[in-house]
Amino acid sequence: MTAPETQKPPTTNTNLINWVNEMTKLTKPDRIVWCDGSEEEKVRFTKQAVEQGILEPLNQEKLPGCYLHRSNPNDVARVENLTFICTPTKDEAGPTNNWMAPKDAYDKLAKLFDGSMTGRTMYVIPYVMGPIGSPMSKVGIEITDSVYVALNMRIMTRMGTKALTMLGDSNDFNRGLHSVLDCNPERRFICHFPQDNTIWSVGSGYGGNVLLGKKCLALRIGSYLGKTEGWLAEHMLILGVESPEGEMTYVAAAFPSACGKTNFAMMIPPKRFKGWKIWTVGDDIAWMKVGEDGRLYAINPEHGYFGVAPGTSNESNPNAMKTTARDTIFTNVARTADGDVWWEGKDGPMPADLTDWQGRPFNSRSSEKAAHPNSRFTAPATNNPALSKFSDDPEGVPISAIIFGGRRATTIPLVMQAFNWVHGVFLGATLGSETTAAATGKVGVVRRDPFAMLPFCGYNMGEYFAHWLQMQGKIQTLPKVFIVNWFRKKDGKFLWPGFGENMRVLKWIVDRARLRVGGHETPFGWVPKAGDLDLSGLNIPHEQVDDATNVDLAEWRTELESQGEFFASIGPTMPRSLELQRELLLARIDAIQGKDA
Ligand code: TSX
Ligand code: MN
Repeated sequence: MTAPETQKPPTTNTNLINWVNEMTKLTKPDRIVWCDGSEEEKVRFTKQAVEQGILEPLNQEKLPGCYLHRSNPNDVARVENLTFICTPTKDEAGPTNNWMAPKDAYDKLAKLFDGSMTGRTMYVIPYVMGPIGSPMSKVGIEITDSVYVALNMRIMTRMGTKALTMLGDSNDFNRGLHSVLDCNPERRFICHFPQDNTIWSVGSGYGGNVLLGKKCLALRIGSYLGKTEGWLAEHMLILGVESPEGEMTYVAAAFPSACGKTNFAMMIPPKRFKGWKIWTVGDDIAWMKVGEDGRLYAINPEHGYFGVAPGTSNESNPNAMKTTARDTIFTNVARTADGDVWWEGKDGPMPADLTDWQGRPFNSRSSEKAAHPNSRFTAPATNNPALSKFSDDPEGVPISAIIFGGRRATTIPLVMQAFNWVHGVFLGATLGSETTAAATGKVGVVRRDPFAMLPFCGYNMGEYFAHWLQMQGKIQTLPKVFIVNWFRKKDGKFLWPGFGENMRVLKWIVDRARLRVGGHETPFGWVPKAGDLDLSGLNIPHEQVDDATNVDLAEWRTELESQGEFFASIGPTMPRSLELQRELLLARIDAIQGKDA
């Protein structure tokens, strides 16, 4: 092997240099490029990506700085069956994760990485998850042979020289190694080594599998670090609610996929809420730690949005449309004849002469989609007109309320407040959502997705619940906990208008968190009583809102029994307090029905 063409490492950190040398010996690249995050570098990488056919320029007048990437059609989503938590014992990974022994995983993947970068360029990407200089932030280094990854990491993280400066001579950094290899699903593995703060990802070029700062570091490794260091790494958006008087209240919210989390994070209040403003801190991930004043503080470890394109429009999310109008990488969307982008659910009628996500002329009469249902935008957070001015604050923002949401046609009311912290943790642990995509099996079946973390918890789920319960002992001013459901139906129709009108629910949540609005005690939690929700200027019958907030004992009995099956599946690590919580709620139904003896 001839030595690769390389530059002098822009660091004196011997831990880092030694590791890069080791990975170089393994993957044998032709060239090594250390990323500095500069504008010049972005231009150079983009030019190379265009020359190699990895990126296609879009109409630079309509969409300045925007490019289209088409992935391999076999590589369009995260691969949960190929994602592994590699801990010394299987019990540490728990019943909800795939597990491989660390040595077996390293051996297996080392064979795949051996020479995988020969003929290719190795990019060394230093990045920070979280505001520069924040005690809550973490440094990662991703080694990859994909210029698409380098360009995406530049948008999604604080990337380049500033990360090396923050790292200094420390050995405390996440070691991420990625190679697209031949993009063969037979040779595709996403392996996490929590004890080594290491991630090895091979055989994919798709965002969630290869932008290692996001799901891999910020959630899977992050949740493990949070458990050992006493903080929380969560699949939550963070937003600030500003009242006309300038009062700010921050909430964090977890939703499973297909519930419109990014839309909620960027929501615009309706006309009636003149002077109210929603500020986005983050749309996907929250790292939360107890501050010196005993409150829970959150940062967004990310610096961009990797959002689902289909369904995003000026109707559903005007701020996302503005955010993605420049300097955005689109992946697997359709393209118009004049170099604009298109996807199902974008405003207006479908343009003629579309090129579909696979680069083929689109036949509008076919049953196929023009854009892939999981097509994405990668856009800088700084493009968002509603970006909170505290999104770069090293201290983070104080969280007053935590919201769990799901897509449920029945049972779960529009909004409900937990009685206390343990009950709140119970609401997170039992979170469920109905499936929407036909590809993933039956539509409308409830899937349990505790804390929306099922695919992202880097250790045993029962121990994760226990960690949440333990946090009560650390937080002096506990956030109030809520569940919401924008998707309740009657006679096949949605009961709640959703979108901007969710501001009305959010206002009740803020007022409850600040102990200044009423509520009605049901056996299962507090819901708004008639008059508590501000419905002024909303043109829907009040009975419809009553239906949306109703709790039905028979539905809840079924729900609690289904939750019991899920709890049993967690096994011996399942906390007793959560199972007792469930039994208490069931016993309450019995008591009301005169069967509690
Ligand atoms: O994102 C959504 N949100 C949150 C917005 C802040 N969606 C889209 C989900 C798909 C990802 C919603 N869909 C929401 C919602 O609150 N609610 C619904 C259901 C719904 C859909 C259409 C209507 C109403 C509700 N249309 C009319 O009432 C006219
Ligand atoms: Mn997510």
